[in-house]
Amino acid sequence: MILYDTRRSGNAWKVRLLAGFLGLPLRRRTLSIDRGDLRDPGFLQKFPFGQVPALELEDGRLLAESAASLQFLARDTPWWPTNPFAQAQALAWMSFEQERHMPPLAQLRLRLALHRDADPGEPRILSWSAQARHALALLERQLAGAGPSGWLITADHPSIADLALYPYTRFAPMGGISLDAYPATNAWVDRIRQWPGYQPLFPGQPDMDFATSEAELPA
Ligand SMILES: N[C@@H](CCC(=O)N[C@@H](CS)C(=O)NCC(=O)O)C(=O)O
Repeated sequence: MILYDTRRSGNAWKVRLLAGFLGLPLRRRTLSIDRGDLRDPGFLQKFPFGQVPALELEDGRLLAESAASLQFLARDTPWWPTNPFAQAQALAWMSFEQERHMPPLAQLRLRLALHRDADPGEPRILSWSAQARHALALLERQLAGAGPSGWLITADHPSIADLALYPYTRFAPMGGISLDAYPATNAWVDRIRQWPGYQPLFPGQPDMDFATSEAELPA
């Protein structure tokens, strides 16, 4: 199975995390947004949404979108709950991540850490920061209610909802938001990082998740 990604994509990281936890072999095809790879006609022919992550299965079928990819790969595993109500709750949290959590946190990381093309006092940064803090507060409330060994919507084993919420929560400090104000979330981040099979953002570089420039990374 081929995963189309970029080196720093948090959305693609979700799929790599699940593959690591499940021991699924993935061949990465790492593209560059700056080089225009996602606008390449050959890529768009396969993946009209024009984004990563995108999966090409062994039988040639193509699948876009992180949430869809997680759900497809997690079927028949403990990462996708069997109870229909828990499944619906997982989808609710994954929709929340896509609409209200990832967008402001991704923009803060992009503007303040990766591109560094915005001023922390700019109105749009303040607005994303307020939205991100609100989303993190909702996550914190849910995780605090789950207790010190619980997960977002399940008790004994994390689900793909935890994986969907993980990358952009982990990146929050890159956008100027410390997770110290969210203790249950901070502890949950650590527990995910300790789960067997965990893959850091950059392979073999567990301390480089917050790297901001390609130059800091080994080739
Ligand atoms: N809803 C999509 C969002 C994917 C997304 O935003 N991917 C980014 C990289 S993290 C991307 O491809 N950006 C390039 C673009 O949108 O042109 C998902 O969850 O898979």
